[in-house]
Amino acid sequence: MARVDHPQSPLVAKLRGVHLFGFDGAPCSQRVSFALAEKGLRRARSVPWRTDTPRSLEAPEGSYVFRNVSLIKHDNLSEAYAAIQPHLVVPALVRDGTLFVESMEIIDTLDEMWPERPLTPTAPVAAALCAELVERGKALHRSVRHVTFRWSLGRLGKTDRVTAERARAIEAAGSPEEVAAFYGRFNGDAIDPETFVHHLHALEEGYREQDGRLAESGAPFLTGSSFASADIIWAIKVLRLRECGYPFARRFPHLEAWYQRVSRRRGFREGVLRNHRLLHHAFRAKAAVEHWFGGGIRRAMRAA
Ligand SMILES: N[C@@H](CCC(=O)N[C@@H](CS)C(=O)NCC(=O)O)C(=O)O
Repeated sequence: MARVDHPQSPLVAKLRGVHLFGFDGAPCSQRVSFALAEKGLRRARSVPWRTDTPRSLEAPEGSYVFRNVSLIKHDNLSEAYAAIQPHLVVPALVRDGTLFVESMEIIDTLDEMWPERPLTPTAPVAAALCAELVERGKALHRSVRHVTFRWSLGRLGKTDRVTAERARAIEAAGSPEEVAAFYGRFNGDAIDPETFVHHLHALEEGYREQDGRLAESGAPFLTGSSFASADIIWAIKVLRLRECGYPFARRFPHLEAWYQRVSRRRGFREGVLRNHRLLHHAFRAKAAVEHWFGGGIRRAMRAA
């Protein structure tokens, strides 16, 4: 359920227009930034997430305010943020005091709010395929998290003991995201090579399926001739692994050609890449250096 009734944070009720609580380097947040840009909403300003100056509370028509929740500083593992997203993750979106969570459900909600330029196919068969591919993408989200943390963040992703304990205390009981448990394991011994390879394989299986689908259909997008939310979730999944140096062009040429098509979209350039330049280039540079020295994700693939 995307909509959250009676949010605990007093900030939510004060917000007018559209506000996205997110982190530009995080795939789930990138999905929503991408969708907002596809809907033609531009980012009016970016502020630290708790900012409540009169100017920051109001997003002008046709735009949104980006409320940065730094995952590097672990802003999300705080009581104040838990009052907005009790699962301690980004994104969350507020429109005129109403709070929505869950990236793909937020995107469906945006489709209802701005029905022109739909992100859900109108034909029933394509719509069913879109829903299936979105679910497939969601199921692989943990794999992206494991690969990202081991490959790109390494020790930088760890929290201190106090933060880890606070996360355990404030995370909603039975949270499907299991953020506190993840940090508990990650802080202890990072992610062992077997777990890493397991998740890398899971992602490769997903990429192989989409590559085959595109080869077979010859269509420009995953669900046919129109761009849809399935393209959003999968493009973001490809983006992160490309940043890690994964050789898509060699392994999955149809998926690569599709990604090139999607990444040329204005929504992708303005909603995702423009805001994520720093980390994007840092990841790409790291991957290039590793590759140069014969290591990195390609060696992990060979070892697998
Ligand atoms: N099911 C959620 C998953 C959200 C999620 O896992 N977000 C990640 C970033 S992609 C996050 O905030 N992680 C917290 C952390 O890494 O500390 C959604 O799709 O919105």
